[in-house]
Amino acid sequence: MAAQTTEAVPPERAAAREWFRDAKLGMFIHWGVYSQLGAGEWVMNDKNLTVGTYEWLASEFNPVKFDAKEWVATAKAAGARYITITSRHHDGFSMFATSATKYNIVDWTPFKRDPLKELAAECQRQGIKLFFYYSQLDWHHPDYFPRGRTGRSSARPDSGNWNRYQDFMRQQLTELLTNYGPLGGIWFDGMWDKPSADWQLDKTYGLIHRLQPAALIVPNHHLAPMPGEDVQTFEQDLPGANTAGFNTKEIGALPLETSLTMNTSWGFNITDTKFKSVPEIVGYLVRAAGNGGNLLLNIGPRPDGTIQPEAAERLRELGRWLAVYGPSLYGTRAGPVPPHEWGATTRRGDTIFVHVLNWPDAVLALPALHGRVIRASTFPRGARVEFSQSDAGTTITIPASLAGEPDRVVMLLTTSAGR
Ligand code: H79
Repeated sequence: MAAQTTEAVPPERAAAREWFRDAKLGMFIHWGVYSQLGAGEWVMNDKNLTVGTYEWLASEFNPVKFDAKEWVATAKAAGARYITITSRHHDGFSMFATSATKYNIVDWTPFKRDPLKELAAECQRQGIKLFFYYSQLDWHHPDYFPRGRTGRSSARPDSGNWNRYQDFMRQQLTELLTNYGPLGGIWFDGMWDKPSADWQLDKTYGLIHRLQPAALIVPNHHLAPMPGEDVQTFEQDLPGANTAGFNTKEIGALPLETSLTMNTSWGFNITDTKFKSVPEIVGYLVRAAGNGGNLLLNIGPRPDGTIQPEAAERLRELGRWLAVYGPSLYGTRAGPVPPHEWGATTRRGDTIFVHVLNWPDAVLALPALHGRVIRASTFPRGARVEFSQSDAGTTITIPASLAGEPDRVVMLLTTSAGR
């Protein structure tokens, strides 16, 4: 879309976008009242729970083992540069102190604490950015009316004031952007529930930009970017792919992100044991980076506030891997060769990192590069790599010493690495 490529962006936000492009890995957290049922964050909709039943469930929420310090340390040790957490999901329950509704963790539950406040302070302390996920779709609020495609069995009155609902959201966004220090940004979700409604984006985005000029707007609306937005995010898909069935294939010029579940659920799901392996996760991270995008890797903590050992263990191992291979990803941009089945390329200046993920042969042929290859070596160990370059392309011989690595990285020093 022409609008977003020509849009003038103030310097704070332009800098924040570049920071985002450098970051490469974020940790997504889906956590709320729904976690108690261990059946994912859609349980209210999926099991046709009414507002009354769900309100009782909310009144029981008491995550006594929640430890902000540990969550942030977990994210940092994994190599994540930011955390994105559900401040309010589709169930409409606010996981933060708000005066816009009593239906929030401080006023409604025995827990009484504001976990987002604790998390924000800890992120500040440990030097990691914080984004708030905020659902525009609401299965609880009476003013979310007319209803959309989902949340139709919650037994709400068949009336409501859409403008009042929009004002309610802006009141909450004002709180989120005022009471938690500088944010990375707001991650919106749920607009797809009512595609033709008036979401008053200009007004809402304008408010965000006024309150925090450096905050990024990351909309998960599955559409091409619109004015005021900063990141194009893809749910369960690499940028431009649409295996999920609801993503757009249209890629704009904005920074990119892929949100991904570590098993197959966002919110805690007690029967979901289909955790991705660490090499699989590395593959997603590398392919996202090869597309010029970040990976936003999700965990769904338990209702008591603890992180499942399966998830914690994978995050630790990912962090160990990144401690070695991170320099071939952090701060890079999409490389000159677009991602293929065999792997992906990233680039920093005139250095190209060839990430070989899935290639059975010793020799790999790359298409013609922009500049001349001066030297090829393994990364990070720097062992010499045989290569030959012609007008047709560059072939590299992948050293046998890299066998068994989830990502075999060859570094090419070139005279000019542009795409
Ligand atoms: O928060 C997580 C999920 O709860 C939420 N986004 C992630 C990050 C989410 N779940 N599903 N979706 C977003 C996409 C929804 C797709 C569908 Fe539909 C809902 C398919 C069928 C119902 C949208 C609405 C497409 C058709 C109707």
